[in-house]
Amino acid sequence: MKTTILDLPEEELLNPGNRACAGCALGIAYRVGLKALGRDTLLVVPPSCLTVLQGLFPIAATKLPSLNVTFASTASAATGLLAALKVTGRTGVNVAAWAGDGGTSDIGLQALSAACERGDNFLFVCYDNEGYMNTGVQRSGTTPQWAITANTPFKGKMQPNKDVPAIMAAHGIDYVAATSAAYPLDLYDKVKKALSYGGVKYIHIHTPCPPGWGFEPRYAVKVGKLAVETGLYELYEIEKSQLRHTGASLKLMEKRRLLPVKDYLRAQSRFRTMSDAEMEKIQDLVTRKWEGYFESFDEIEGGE
Ligand SMILES: Cc1ncc(C[n+]2csc(CCOP(=O)(O)OP(=O)(O)O)c2C)c(N)n1
Ligand code: SF4
Repeated sequence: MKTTILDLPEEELLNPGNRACAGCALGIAYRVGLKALGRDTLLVVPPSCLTVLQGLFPIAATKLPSLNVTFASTASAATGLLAALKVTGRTGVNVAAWAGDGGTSDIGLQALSAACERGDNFLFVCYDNEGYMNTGVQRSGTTPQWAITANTPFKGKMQPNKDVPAIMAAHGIDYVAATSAAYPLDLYDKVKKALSYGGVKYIHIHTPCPPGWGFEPRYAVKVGKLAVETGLYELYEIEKSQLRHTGASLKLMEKRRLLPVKDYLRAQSRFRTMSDAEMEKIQDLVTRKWEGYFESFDEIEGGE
């Protein structure tokens, strides 16, 4: 049975009030993600908006112990914590690294890849606000094509974004998932499921950022939902190599209806230089991809 909002643990591991910007979707993702992880968790966090959101001991926003580490060493620090738990004989403690997309897709990728290959037992979460936001909105490996950032100021980024969950799945790890801060129950269920597996588990969280993407703080959830309902961002999990869409993305298969990608792109000023024709090109790519999904979905449904 799916988790409902009433099933979520009441205990808050993220204190109310923190230093993130108004409307930051990371606050939602972190609050719900920590509920799924539970009290017996050690966190590892590289430099990012999350270090700002958390603040510093003794006035940190989280109630869990959190190790602030250098960018490149996030996954290695998680491995080190596992070793420390082992030598001190402690069991039943989750180790969870939470990094931004810069700290995951670019700077932290090498250590993360090595930990996957070794089979170290921790959860790695990438909250993807699609840029180096903490330092003033620079492009990262996951910034989408056309997005205006501080270092792609004219026509936006020229390259498409890296598909980090696919890179992680290529390591053959047991659990990879893509979720969104706009769908907290989908996120909660995926963190819970990830914890049932050994080795590195990877969860990618689409995390709308009002100042970085250019929309009003009150629209963070709306923008996150538009990304999914237009088919641009997908909710899915790859469990022991089996890919399965979940939640709102699965519903799109059933309804066979996507919202126009323009609804998402025009809601954010970072795409302000895109012409209608450029948006149409994106629309064609998304439509073609989803037609393929609809066909396979029909085959599976028809075959059952
Ligand atoms: C080695 C190193 N280079 C650069 C920085 C400066 N820095 C701090 S936070 C940050 C941005 C991180 O971006 P991301 O990982 O995407 O997380 P976000 O800020 O978007 O939450 C940068 C570049 C640093 N702390 N260490
Ligand atoms: S810059 Fe974006 S991700 Fe960072 S705290 Fe502000 S809203 Fe959140």
